[in-house]
Amino acid sequence: MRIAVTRGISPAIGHCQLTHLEREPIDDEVARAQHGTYERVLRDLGCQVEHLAEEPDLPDSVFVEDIAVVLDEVAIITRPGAESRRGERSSIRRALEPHRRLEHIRAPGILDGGDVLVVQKDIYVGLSTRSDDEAVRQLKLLVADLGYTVTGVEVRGCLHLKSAVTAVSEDTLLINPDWIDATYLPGHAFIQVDPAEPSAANVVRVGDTVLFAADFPRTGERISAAGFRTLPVDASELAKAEGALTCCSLIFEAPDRNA
Ligand code: CIR
Repeated sequence: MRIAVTRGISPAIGHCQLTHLEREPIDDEVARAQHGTYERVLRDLGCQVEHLAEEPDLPDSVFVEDIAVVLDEVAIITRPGAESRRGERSSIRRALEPHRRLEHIRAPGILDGGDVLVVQKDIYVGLSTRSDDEAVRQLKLLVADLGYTVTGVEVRGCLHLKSAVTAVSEDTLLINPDWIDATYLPGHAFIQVDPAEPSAANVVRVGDTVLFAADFPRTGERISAAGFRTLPVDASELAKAEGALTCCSLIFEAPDRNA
């Protein structure tokens, strides 16, 4: 069974962190409706959605992806790069505890889950304003015995590594080559975002289906043309908070109790 951890949108979302965007008003109702649709799509695709309660004092807490890296064997609770987001950890810890052994990134390391791209046994970590070499060093130690390789990669012009590249399948990556150098990701096939849609590289893969942001239809067409099953999801309102599709969920396989 596949689990998707999500969280309701904080009423304080208007005070979210912004790095590359100017602040503009976020329509609460629209944002909630779009987020509800996102959760419904995940359910329709077979995920059991575990919806966590809103956090009134934590503006960015809907973006649960940043708070953990969930591997098959272990979940690593991050130490978010933005201090205002560190209070998001206790509830994520409680949510993941029944499903995984937990480890933690510790001070002075900083890591946002949005900077961590896992492709089979390769873990790429964006060295951004939110994640650093010290976190890469700690992550390496935490997964050393599990057969993963961890590589720090430079990103430019965007918030997180997964703003620049995500996986559409086990071996194919969707990439904006202006934000990351593809040579950091050897051994993969690439689909490039449409040049008119620089923010389109962030897609969510659930089984064989690739969810892409409805604002980026040209990139959606490129993914379909490459042979993948696609589904557009409207995420325009939370995009004003610099959140994309992957940010709003932590998706992982439930542990096999009989194993
Ligand atoms: C932040 O700056 O932390 C939030 N406003 C947006 C986080 C988006 N998360 C992600 O891309 N994984």
